[in-house]
Amino acid sequence: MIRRQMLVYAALLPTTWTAAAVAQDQGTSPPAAGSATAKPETAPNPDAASKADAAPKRTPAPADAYVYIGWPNDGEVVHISPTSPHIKVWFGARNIGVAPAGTYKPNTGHHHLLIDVPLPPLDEPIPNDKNHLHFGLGQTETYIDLPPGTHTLQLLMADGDHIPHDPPVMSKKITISVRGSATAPGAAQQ
Ligand SMILES: [Cu+2]
Repeated sequence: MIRRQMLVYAALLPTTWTAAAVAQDQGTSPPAAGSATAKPETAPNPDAASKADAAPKRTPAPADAYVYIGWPNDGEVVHISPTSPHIKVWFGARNIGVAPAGTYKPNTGHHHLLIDVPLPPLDEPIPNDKNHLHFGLGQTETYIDLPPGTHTLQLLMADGDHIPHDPPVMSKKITISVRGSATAPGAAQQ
């Protein structure tokens, strides 16, 4: 209850406010039973900062945050052709904001699309390669190219440093079937 109010409060702060300070304040708040010291206006103190440094760096996520792949659907048969070789994928997020990489505002993150891979380690930055696509500008849709066959897609959100939240905010892993060909039979040039 208190935490939720503080998250809302933090979300209303100007972006020039250091989100890290807010997070540290939350992370080190004692489970104060009616404590008179739990004042929202309290400035971060050096003791709190040093304790936070020693703690894991995972950014907290609200328990009701989730992401989902809006398209394609799980089990979808997706057709590609020389005139339509790309596969559109769009991402949905609820109860968590989408913000560019490098943003440290509480309750935000950016999308990552995992293609044909299991979840990466959740306590370090998500790899950046053709199987782990980062949408660090805050994009919520993309077009991907996949060869014909069966493929899996999964969304995983991460914080400003590309590290998944705690608990991780991720979609169900879906399976799609790509059919057709992006290149015309016998196409020699262009
Ligand atoms: Cu990223």
